[in-house]
Amino acid sequence: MTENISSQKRIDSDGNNSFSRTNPDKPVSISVFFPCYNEQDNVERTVTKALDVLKNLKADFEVIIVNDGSRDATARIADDIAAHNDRVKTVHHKTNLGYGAALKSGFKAVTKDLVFYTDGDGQFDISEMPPLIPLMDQFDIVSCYRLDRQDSLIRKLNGWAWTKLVCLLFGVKIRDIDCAFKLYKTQIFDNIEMSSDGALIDAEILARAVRKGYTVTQKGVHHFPRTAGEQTGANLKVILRAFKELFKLRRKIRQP
Ligand SMILES: Nc1nc2c(ncn2[C@@H]2O[C@H](COP(=O)(O)OP(=O)(O)O)[C@@H](O)[C@H]2O)c(=O)[nH]1
Ligand SMILES: [Mg+2]
Repeated sequence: MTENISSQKRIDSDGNNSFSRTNPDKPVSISVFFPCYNEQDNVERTVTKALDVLKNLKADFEVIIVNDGSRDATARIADDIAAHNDRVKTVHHKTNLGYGAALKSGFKAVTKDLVFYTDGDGQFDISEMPPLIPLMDQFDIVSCYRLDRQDSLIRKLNGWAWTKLVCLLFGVKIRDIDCAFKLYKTQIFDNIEMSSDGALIDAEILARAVRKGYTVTQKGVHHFPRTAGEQTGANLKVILRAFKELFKLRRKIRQP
């Protein structure tokens, strides 16, 4: 099921809707990136799956691994994958800067017309990404929601409350704001600022994009339990940082 959350027309910097997939001879141009923090046991599997899906799509693609200062072997494994595949690039942070910083580095590194990201921990299935692409003929952003979130009840409740709070403060209607399965038109990132280095980043991007008139549609995707590595998304440090950034951003952005 998809739903449009904004009736506004998309306006880019030159006022035109220049994106179209109507030319069937032109391959889809897409960058896919993965934020990774200590994902030595997941990164290879996740990237290999992405390469398979993208090759099947016959897309003009690139894959970017954003290593956010991992302390394990993620950097070495990522560089090794890139050395053996010229479609794969790596971006490294010297130290751990945070989820938002990792997404910002990904969006800055991409070169294709569309940009898709999902987590490097393999909790989503990238084969659910290709059906989102045709939606870009009508919308600027596809923001997915987890159909069956594989987290504890308390984490699900916190996630629900966070989504409600952020939507209320920024005047957007998103079902699952932090769902790491989103597709954007790359040109959006020439027209919006991104200031959050922590978990607020998803909300910030959507809030700023909707305020600029970009349109969003939503689609359900499956979510899978982590099979390796450690979850850090629910750490107290991460949550406190998100709230600090929320109040800072709220002062800058007012509800329309
Ligand atoms: N939490 C966290 N994740 C990061 C960071 N940098 C990159 N990531 C990646 O972001 C994704 C989500 O992290 P995870 O701990 O699984 O959070 P969760 O899925 O929300 O429980 C994973 O792919 C991490 O490797 C960071 O500083 N903190
Ligand atoms: Mg995860």
